[in-house]
Amino acid sequence: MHTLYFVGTAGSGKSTLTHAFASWLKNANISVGTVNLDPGVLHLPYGPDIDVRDFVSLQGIMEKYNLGPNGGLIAAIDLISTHLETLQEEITDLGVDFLLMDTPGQIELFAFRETGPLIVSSLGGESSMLIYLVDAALGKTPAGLVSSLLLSASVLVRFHLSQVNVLSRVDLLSEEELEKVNSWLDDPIQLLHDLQESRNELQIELSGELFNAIQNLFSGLDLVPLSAARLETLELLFSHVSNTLTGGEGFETFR
Ligand SMILES: Nc1nc2c(ncn2[C@@H]2O[C@H](COP(=O)(O)OP(=O)(O)OP(=O)(O)O)[C@@H](O)[C@H]2O)c(=O)[nH]1
Ligand SMILES: [Mg+2]
Repeated sequence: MHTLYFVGTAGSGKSTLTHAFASWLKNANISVGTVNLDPGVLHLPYGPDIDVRDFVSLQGIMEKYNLGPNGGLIAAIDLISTHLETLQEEITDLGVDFLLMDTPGQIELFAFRETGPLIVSSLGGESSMLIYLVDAALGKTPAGLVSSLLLSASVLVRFHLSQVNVLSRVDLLSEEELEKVNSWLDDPIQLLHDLQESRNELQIELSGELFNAIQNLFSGLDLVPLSAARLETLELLFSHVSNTLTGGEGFETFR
């Protein structure tokens, strides 16, 4: 079984992509299951095969411990770790080749507290990887791109998993805006030049240093352009995923 964790800032499109990619895999005759790991979500665009809300009730926790929504969510996510055995049994029973994990919107709760890495190490299966969503709405400005990639880099450091970075909701960008993002990824000088138009010198220098560090960490930078509404981008994601999982042998090995 191969497990993909969809991680990204709030509203970056994780749940929509989980749904769209699961449908794409099913259409390609690849067996797939979905897991909702967000105890706080009210509406999902898909019916998950496994749902942490069946084990952990945010509303119940808020009432029991007299917590507000933020404190309740922290407690709810931490409580998932007491149900890992049951979750693992449900996952095994699904018996699928691909498992898509839709992680909570509050990235810091999943990535920077103990529960996220614990879930990943306990439920991972034999091969796990992470899809990091850089929201196109943030990545379309130079400073937004640098700070989004910095967050992605800190997730990489935290989980020690293979990671594919995608530019999500890319249909929200015009062709010129997408070209601009690609030019920044290819050419840090261009990025620094464009930063100069809006930032003071210290910010430019800092962003330049950070960008270089991020580039080194990912051994070059690639953002897979992705839209849940565009089938060809889901196919592109699959080829990146399969190359990562098979070490470059390609996706025919899964069929
Ligand atoms: N245009 C466009 N909108 C999208 C796309 N993917 C998601 N959206 C919209 O973006 C909003 C957020 O999408 P979600 O899938 O809920 O994002 P999320 O990361 O799961 O959100 P949280 O779990 O709340 O952090 C919704 O209104 C979606 O309809 C996309 O590829 N293109
Ligand atoms: Mg979501």
